[in-house]
Amino acid sequence: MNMNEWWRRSVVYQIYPKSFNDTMGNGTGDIQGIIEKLDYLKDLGVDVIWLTPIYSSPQKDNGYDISDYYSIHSEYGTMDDFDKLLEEAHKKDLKIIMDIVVNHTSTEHQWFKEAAVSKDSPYRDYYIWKDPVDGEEPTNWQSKFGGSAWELDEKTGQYYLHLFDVTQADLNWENEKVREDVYEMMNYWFEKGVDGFRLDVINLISKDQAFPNDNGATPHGDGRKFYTDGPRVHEFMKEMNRNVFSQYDVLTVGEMSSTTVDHCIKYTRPDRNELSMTFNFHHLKVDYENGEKWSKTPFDFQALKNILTKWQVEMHKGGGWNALFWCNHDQPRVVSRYGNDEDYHKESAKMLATTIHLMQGTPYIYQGEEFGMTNPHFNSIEDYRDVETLNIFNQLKEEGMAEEDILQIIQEKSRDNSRTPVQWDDTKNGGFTTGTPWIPVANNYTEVNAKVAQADQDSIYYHYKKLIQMRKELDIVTFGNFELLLEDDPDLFVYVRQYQKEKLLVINNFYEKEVTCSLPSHHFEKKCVELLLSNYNDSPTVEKNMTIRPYESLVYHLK
Ligand code: TEU
Repeated sequence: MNMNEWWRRSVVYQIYPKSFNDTMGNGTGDIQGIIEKLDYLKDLGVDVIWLTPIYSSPQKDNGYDISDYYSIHSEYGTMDDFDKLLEEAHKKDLKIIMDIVVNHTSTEHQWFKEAAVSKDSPYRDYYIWKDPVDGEEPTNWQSKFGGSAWELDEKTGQYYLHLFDVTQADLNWENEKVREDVYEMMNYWFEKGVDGFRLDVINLISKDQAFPNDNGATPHGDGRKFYTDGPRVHEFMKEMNRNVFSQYDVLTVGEMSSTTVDHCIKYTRPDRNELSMTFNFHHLKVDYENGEKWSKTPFDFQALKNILTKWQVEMHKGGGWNALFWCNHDQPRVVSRYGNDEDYHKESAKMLATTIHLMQGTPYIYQGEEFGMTNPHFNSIEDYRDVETLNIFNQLKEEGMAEEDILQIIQEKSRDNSRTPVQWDDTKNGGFTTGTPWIPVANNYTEVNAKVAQADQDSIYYHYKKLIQMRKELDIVTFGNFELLLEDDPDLFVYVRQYQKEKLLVINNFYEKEVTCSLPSHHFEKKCVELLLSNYNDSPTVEKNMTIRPYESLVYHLK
């Protein structure tokens, strides 16, 4: 098996352009703003930049509702700006990957507009249309943003499927013409010179053609099982690979909703020719109560360890490859979620970074994570913008929940937690814009910002830099296998990576209390033991019984 592809050693930085850096003063980030920060990213040491969608879009879902795959959303700039970005990035040896959304398009896309004209439009079959059943929706499937996944088109009397917002109509992948058009579009971007794709909800593209009702209990009575990792999905991925990816040397990462390890091994095992790697979200559902995202409950640490371990061990064994991450534009900030964004802001942010970066896979850093951006803790619904958040607010209100209670849940779970503007410095709006930002800036920007972090050698930013550097210097970080130690310890996440004759011992305390770490002696009796990284200034040497301080994180290299 070829383990030398460049993307196995890379670190990816995710940019959400809308909130990254505004150079036009209209309150929305733009492509010029990204160009302006390329040196910052180069200095951090990342290799690849992932841009969330920048194509023309009505922005109902911040660009995941694309109306034209071949043009740039005007608030972000022009195609010339994009070409310039690509050129400047490449000059600095930074790669760019695009976010490709092909499970659905905006209902403003030309294909949908034509499809909606009449039942015999040549584009009708680009989408999924069904007749009503007993005057109602064709199935009981639920949209991921709330309500039915079917919308009635009054004019033609049929429903179309939308797994997300009502303006995001699902494409019909059974239609060969759809697939051909999609591959052509993908090739257009690769011909331009982009270095890879992040493929949005790509494991949802193949639907069970019987379109059955889902009679399972909630939250599984929502139809998911009839389109998640669906019947023809691997066939489609192979076809996509043959027609597109195989022609270039690129990184492809699939965003996999509610998937399984077995499927992810299939998507990413090199000899199957599908994708380079996959994102899965199981480790980010350990703070859901009974599977319900919109709940407020402490995270289940034991489940977190078990899930991450399972994915480490089984993907390694099966020859698959993980994308590693805590944060993205759909998730709350990890330091506010699994860390402590008050008294142990620095310590816990560094500890979390170490935990995920030293696993096997390709790590992703989400803008602002590298200097510890937190949830904004907004206290009014007026401050939120996200379609999913606003839908759930209305839904829970209708169900009778008090507004303060809903707000408390939203403060922890809303996707807007990660979408507030990047805090560059302590000037107005955190240096993000001279205008009015499209969403408020978190009010801790005077203390938590990139400039302060870069001026402090002990900051979270320099910790990320060291982690990125370690991956470049030590093969074991890329290739080593993974073993969990102290499995049942209620506070510590301890693991060992092993490669040839070397070991990395990684000890992390996920809580605010001091605890004892008792390790079996063969894990530290080595000729050479070096402390590679820690988050306290006076770290101890490794020994059988160690006292681990609040949120302490220690990495030892044993040779
Ligand atoms: O997200 C897919 C997805 O299912 C989730 O992460 C979703 O946002 C979450 O479960 C809601 O609770 C992708 C994009 O990352 C997201 O921003 C888009 O809204 C979505 O697809 C539709 O394109």
